[in-house]
Amino acid sequence: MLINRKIQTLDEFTIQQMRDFPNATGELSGLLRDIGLAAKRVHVEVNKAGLVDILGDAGTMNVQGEEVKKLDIYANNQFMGVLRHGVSCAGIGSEELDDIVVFDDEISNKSKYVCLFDPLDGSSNIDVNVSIGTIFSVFRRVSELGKPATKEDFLQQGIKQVAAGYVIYGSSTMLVYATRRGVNGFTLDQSVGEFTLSHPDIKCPDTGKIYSVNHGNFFQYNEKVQNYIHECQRKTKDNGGPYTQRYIGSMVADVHRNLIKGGIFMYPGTTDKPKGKLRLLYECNPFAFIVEIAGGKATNGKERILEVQPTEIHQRTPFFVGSKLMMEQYEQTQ
Ligand code: AHM
Repeated sequence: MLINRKIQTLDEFTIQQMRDFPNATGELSGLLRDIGLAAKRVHVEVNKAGLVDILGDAGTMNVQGEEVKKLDIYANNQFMGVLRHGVSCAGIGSEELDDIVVFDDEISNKSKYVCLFDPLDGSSNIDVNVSIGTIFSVFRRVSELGKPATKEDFLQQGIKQVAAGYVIYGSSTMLVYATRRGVNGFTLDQSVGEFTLSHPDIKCPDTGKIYSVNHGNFFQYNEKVQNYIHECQRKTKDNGGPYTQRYIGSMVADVHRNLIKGGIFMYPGTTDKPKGKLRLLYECNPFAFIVEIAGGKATNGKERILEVQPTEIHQRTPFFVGSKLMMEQYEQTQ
């Protein structure tokens, strides 16, 4: 069969985008290529997770007191490794590490960017064969080039992100990333080991039929959130309801689905955990950036996520993200 379509790889795409900026140094394309490489390595391990002794708990807790799975450690090391050995990244922050890691060497100190990531989000789903993902966020340094990166480089408002993205290890493996120019998705073609452009210029539908929330926590949510959830379950003449409830428990998969189909994802604060569970820097900022660039909205229930000034790298926040009109409907009930 003749396939009359130009296939564009992730590398070709980022290089082509760079050509539109005469002063571009290629560092961001290099960084995205490094992330793509680590993602492919993680993809391979995720896919053979049932066959090798890489599943199961590593027997340690991460800095937030959560159980660390072996694949978390593997993924963390892959992303940290490629970024350390690349030429575009001056340091990283990872959900799995206590503190930022500054790559204090001659090449890295000249690099423009720092990167924050959650190497394997939804890790409690690994050993039950459910989609998991990697989330990343890229900032231009505010510290002096030529010197080691500093904590201030990482504690920037989400609005300053230069790029953000995620990799979903699902029925296929996809890398989706956003810059101010748009959101594009690349599916891993396993036959050649390349991410190829499959979802150009992703736009989040203005509205949808899906709401995603952990219903088990319902009685721990405040009354306003409970009321909104009831709204989602009602059919009125203008709300398009009742909505369908979909909750995988892997944020990458939940938000990816809602981004493509339209919907709202919520992880509110609870009475036990008023700030919720999700991390501002590793999970919420990148998704807020991606969804906003795609036309949607993201808040912490009170203010726009991208305007929150972080004070510490592991801070948590309530999170509401999704289709523009559904988010506005949510805001009206608050
Ligand atoms: P993790 O860091 O242990 O992987 O947890 C993050 C995940 C998110 O992907 C998901 O949205 C959330 O935890 C689900 O939490 P819960 O099971 O409390 O609903």
